[in-house]
Amino acid sequence: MKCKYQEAFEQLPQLADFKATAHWLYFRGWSEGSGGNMSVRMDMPDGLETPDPQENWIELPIHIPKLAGKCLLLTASGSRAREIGIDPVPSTGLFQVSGDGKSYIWLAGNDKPSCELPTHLAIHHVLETHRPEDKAIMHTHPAKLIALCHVEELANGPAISEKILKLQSEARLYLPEGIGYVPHQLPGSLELGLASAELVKTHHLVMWHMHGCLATGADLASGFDLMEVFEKSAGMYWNLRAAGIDPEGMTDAQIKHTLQSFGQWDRFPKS
Ligand code: 2HA
Ligand code: ZN
Repeated sequence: MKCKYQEAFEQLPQLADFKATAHWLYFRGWSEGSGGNMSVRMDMPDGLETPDPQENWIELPIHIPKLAGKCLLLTASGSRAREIGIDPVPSTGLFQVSGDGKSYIWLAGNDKPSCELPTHLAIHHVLETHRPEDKAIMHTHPAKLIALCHVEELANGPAISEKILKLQSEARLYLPEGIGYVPHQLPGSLELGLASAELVKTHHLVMWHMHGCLATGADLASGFDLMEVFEKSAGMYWNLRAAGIDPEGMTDAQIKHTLQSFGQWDRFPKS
């Protein structure tokens, strides 16, 4: 749908981040069909205005007062990474949260948001408080990560973090807190959103059981970096398993030495 703000919308600098990240999501094979979604939180862009109260505000299933008046640039329902990577304009939309944090409204671009809109908003609400520098969320379906969910003993946060992040000496440096893990929830459900939001308080990366992975970052490219680090170690895990090796990885002492040397030890969870 075209709107009076279309020209200003097409100038949003954040669209370049959507384009580049979607391009690589597709070429990595992490986003099949319309799988995955991305969003970036921002203030109201220049040239746009908050719609009147009698306009088409849509009630939210959650209360997100910390996001009052904020805008969200979000991929559209059914949008494909392989198309966003060529032109993000038709496949992204801009939405604003109301002043009381109880509803949202479409402002510009595509008016049909991803089914994960409640998840993205729940997580942005947590980020605004706990990690305000993280403005971006990306969710996608990397096969080597989803395959880890099929190993019963790895299907939880502490176990998957311990096993996979020991396989390469910088992996734990990028992800000192480890990986969060949400057990089975329906795609697009509020339960998935709320469980993810809780884990995002202390994790930059969250696995969704048998579904995919979610990353936060200052921008989409930074979230992508973290997922790439995790996926690389997961790839090594599968290569070693295929060679008949169940890898031990680095020792606890080596992990501690590495994190301490780079000033990251305080981020490592101590049980
Ligand atoms: O199809 O990935 O989780 C989009 C999704 C929903
Ligand atoms: Zn998904």
